Amino acid sequence: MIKKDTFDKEKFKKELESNVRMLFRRNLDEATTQQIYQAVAYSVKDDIIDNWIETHKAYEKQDKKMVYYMSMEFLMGRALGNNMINLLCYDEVRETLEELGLDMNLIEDQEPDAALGNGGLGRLAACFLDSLATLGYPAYGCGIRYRYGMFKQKIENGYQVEVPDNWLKYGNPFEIKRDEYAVEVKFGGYVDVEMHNGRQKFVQKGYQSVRAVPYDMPIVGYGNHIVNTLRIWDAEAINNFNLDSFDKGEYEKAVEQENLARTICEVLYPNDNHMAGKELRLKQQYFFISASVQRAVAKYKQTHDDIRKFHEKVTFQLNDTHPTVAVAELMRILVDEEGLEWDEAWEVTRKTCAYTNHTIMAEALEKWPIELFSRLLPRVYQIVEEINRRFVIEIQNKYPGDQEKIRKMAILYDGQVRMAHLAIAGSYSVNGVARLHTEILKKRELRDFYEMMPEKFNNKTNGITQRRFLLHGNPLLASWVTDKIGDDWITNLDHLKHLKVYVDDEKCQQEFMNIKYQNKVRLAKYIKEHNGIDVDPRSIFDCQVKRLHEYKRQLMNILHVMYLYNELKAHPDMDIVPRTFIFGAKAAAGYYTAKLTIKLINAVADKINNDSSINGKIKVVFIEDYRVSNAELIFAAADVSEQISTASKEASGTGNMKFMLNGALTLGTMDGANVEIVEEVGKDNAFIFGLSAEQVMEYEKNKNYNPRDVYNNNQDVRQVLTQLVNGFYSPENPELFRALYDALLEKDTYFTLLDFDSYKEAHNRIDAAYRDEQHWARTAMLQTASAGKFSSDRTIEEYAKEMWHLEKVTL
Ligand code: Z2T
Repeated sequence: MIKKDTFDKEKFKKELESNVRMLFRRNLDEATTQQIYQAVAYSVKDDIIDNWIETHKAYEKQDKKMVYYMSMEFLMGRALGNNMINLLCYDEVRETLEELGLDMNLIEDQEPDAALGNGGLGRLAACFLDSLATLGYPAYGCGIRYRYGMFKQKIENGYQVEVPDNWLKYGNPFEIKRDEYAVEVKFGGYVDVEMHNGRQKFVQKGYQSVRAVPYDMPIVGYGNHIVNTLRIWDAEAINNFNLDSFDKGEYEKAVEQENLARTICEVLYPNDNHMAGKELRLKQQYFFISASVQRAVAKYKQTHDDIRKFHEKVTFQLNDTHPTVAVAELMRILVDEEGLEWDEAWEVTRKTCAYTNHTIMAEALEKWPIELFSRLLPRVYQIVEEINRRFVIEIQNKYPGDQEKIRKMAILYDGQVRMAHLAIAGSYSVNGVARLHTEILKKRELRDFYEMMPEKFNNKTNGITQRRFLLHGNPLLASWVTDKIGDDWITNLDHLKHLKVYVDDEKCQQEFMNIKYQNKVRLAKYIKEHNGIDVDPRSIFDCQVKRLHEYKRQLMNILHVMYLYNELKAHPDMDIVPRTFIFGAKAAAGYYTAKLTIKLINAVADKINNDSSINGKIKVVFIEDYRVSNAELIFAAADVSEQISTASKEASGTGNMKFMLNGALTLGTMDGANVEIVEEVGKDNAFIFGLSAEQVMEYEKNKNYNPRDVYNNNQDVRQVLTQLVNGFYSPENPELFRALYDALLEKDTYFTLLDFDSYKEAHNRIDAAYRDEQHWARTAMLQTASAGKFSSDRTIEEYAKEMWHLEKVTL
């Protein structure tokens, strides 16, 4: 056991040596850093196992209600550091390794990120698991064990190149294969009706199937001995055909099933806020949902005999519509396998499922062609038809004669299955992820549903885990905070408010900014190593790190940098505070405009960074392969947090909260959770600009925005736009950025030009504010001090109390 109070350094060293010998037939001094990482990970896992077993015994014994967090994505990042932190042995292990001449940071760097997610939605799921375990709530995460996670990004000649992420290459020390819980998942074929004791039974025949095998990863709670489980499913081939037979059909089917098993879990679809509509994606969805729901029902039945009370012990949280087929799959199991009547089954299902909406972006709305859906899932489709038939009757009863309502609300319409409508009909709760977002859902996107069933709608503003994004990511600030106010903040982030008494204390201000400076030095070193660029840690670190998407407006940011550069060239003596503009972003592999924006950022970076005439007053850095592990370095080092989405488009944002926690000032629009951040920190302590959500939605409704009006009236905008097409940043191909130019001038869907002046003016305010060192320090400290609300612990408490009605386990 390597608990804080009992940590035995010599014992740990022995274990480590023994692990290296057992795993690699080597002594510690011969082992590679990767091998040492593995050995350390196994020691830590050894420390987890007993608690893991005890936790699950307690759940069973206390018969507590369990939440299954169903998600196509879990963006976990690295496990080792996080596990040591939550086991309270981080410092002890670090010191012990030091005694052996080993550097903990280098060992942690050996672990590949578990990048089973795209961005916010997947990382939110990971933060929620951390909070659930820390709060002691019974929970499973259910997902897919992708062989390849989010691609690794290489930048070649300024362009993004996607490289497969073979994260399991050296094995995953923390996972445990649970072969004993494997289940079969069936695809395709047809439905036959058979009579069983005078009752119709629907039987799927002529199908292909795969064996779903779960792998469990431990989710360690902070200092409470609780270990929950992330269960991710792998597909294996079922080989039940007769090898002796020369039946051609049997043989072909076996080969097809091998292929199906191999392809299902192969790769994560790298789209954030976009639906690609690929058949394989629907297979992935049904695969992990069928497996998870089958297991949840089987587990319930081990200790309960009345399936009609399933919802009293189980709740399924659907992370967006991706897992929504769970509604129909649970119905299938209850009706076809458990023999419930439809109405009974529907009541159980509707009391079990709850749905979280994460976006209003139209292109992200999941709609599957009926042709595809019914071919792949014939029995599940029949059930969706029946759900739809009854739902339409409900609508008719509520709004007699109103055809328009049916058109707008039906689950099946226009040859498609509308997954959000299925999720809403089949759930007891529908929630948005920030106050503004939920209001937009109620007033606009889901207005008809809200009108018909207002009791289902609620808000749960997102949060982040301070254990990873402060305690692990920013150890200097974490221990400073603990020195000031004690360490309660680690499990109760509201305590950060006690820092407020120090914001006017000059010594504290200096300490705070000194820590920020050291973190900037750490990031500068990373940038030097990875980009070969020298950046000045005394410059303002102005950061925008998030997926690349037009609505997030990285383009507006780089256009502003181009403008600043023009100003500097025109007025060489211009007095500005040196700025380092830091970007990090992956673009979906097929998203042309996003990829071109990455190229533009890199082209601008090359030109500006190499122009000695501006004396290094501005630098531009594009951080390759932005991911959870390097994000921790960036948040800790940031002065300015760019949260500049077109108002109404960013459902919440969570990076905004990570920056705030680490003392960065927000430069943002009144969008998503920025609204609540400003509310917490005070509007004088943030740099807010741009159109409001209301204004944006008015323009969209009236279609009365013409970007050419801005172009014609704004000299600065005209100049930077012209530089997109005159070769200023691409002499070898002046037309290179034409597509960006055209998109801005023809439509400017995301109001980049309309917000440009206001954005520019907000940047001026930043420049002015940074000159007053004391005031800046005070404001930075206030960010951390005001970040208490944005803990995922708070979010999870709200889910647990207001929706799931969970009780905590006692160990
Ligand atoms: C995603 O990361 C988000 C929404 C999606 O809608 C899909 C993905 Cl992959 C289908 C993000 C939102 O864009 C972001 O505003 C929010 O903070 C995050 O989910 C978590 O709720």
